[in-house]
Amino acid sequence: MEIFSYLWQYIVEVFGIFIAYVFAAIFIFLVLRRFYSWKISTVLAIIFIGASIAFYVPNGIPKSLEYPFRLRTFGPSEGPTLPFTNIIRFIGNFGTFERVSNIARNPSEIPRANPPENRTVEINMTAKEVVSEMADGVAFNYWTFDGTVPGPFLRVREGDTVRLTLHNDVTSLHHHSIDLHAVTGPGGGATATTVAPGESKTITFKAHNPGIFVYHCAHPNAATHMAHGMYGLILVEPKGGLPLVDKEFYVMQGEFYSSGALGRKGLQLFDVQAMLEGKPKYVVFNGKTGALVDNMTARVGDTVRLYIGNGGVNLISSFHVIGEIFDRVYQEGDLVSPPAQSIQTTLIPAGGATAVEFQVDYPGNYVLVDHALSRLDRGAWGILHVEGGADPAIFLGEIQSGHGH
Ligand SMILES: [Cu+2]
Repeated sequence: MEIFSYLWQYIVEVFGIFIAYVFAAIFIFLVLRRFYSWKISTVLAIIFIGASIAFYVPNGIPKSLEYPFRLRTFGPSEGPTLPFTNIIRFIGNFGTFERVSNIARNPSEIPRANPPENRTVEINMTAKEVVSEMADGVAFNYWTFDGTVPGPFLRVREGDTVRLTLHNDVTSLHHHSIDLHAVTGPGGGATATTVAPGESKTITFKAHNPGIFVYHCAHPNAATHMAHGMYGLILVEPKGGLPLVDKEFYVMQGEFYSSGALGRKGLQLFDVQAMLEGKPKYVVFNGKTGALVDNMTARVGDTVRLYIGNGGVNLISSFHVIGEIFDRVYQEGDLVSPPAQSIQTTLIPAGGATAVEFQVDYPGNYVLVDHALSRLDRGAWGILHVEGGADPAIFLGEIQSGHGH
């Protein structure tokens, strides 16, 4: 069965240790009984069971079965463990999740600017849990806004009133919510948008502050929801607007924590421990490896603006474009101060965003990276293709194709 082979790793990882432990105990018991006596074997079995209990006692006996076992955390709300009931519900509902062929948000999907009229803007979003591929054959259970990672690029104008409705798809297993960093108000909207599967809620907020802001799901455990892909950007354009550019792209970095090794195929189980330690298996732009390989192009002479967000949930991005210098950087998404100029690498904090602008002067491939370069091998790169005439006064050299060493 296809579903079974897909879920095999999941089942083995969750229940495997339990099963192995129990069967090893039975096996040892049978061997002892065969070679010694009933009496000795029974006494040893009781000691074994007693020791097993003693092993759990210092941490308290778990009140509900959870994975990983015995994890104690100290957040303000629900910890990141997966109750077994959720895992069983997940396996039982596996057929109802939508299979998304490409989880990546198209980087060109950016709405046009609103006129500065203090309008009321209606936004509708749907929280949806889907299954899609991180890499060839490597499947993840993504939790999303509108079925992609990142969620839609929201664009409003300073002074606008925003009426945002969050719907939670009926196939979801979890509650979700939205915290927009552009909101002034409790939880950034999260406390008023917590929606059960099938439910909808609406908030209204005034876009007071211009800037580039992250939005994300904040339902407990918030880090877990973000590490499944629930984030995006909302641009609040200043009243006077942003300078016109030729190309705009929407890129968001994020981390994914699988218990399977990097590249391990099959459906990946979420690794809570790795998330707590901040050691992701995948660090990617727009939700998956290779999401930005063939969908960003510009022509020589164009001014390009990248809106870059960092969904985290742990890492800081050292954002750089190989072979370019940022003419302007709106550091930390600040659209009020004059932008910084002539910058090589800019920091994007977890839960932060920035915009960079540069004119492309020479044709070729320009690679977007997190300059913590080992993350390239975890997927954190994309390509801006620049077409047009080559001016030898700007650059001269023989360009080798392919990935030479
Ligand atoms: Cu959520």
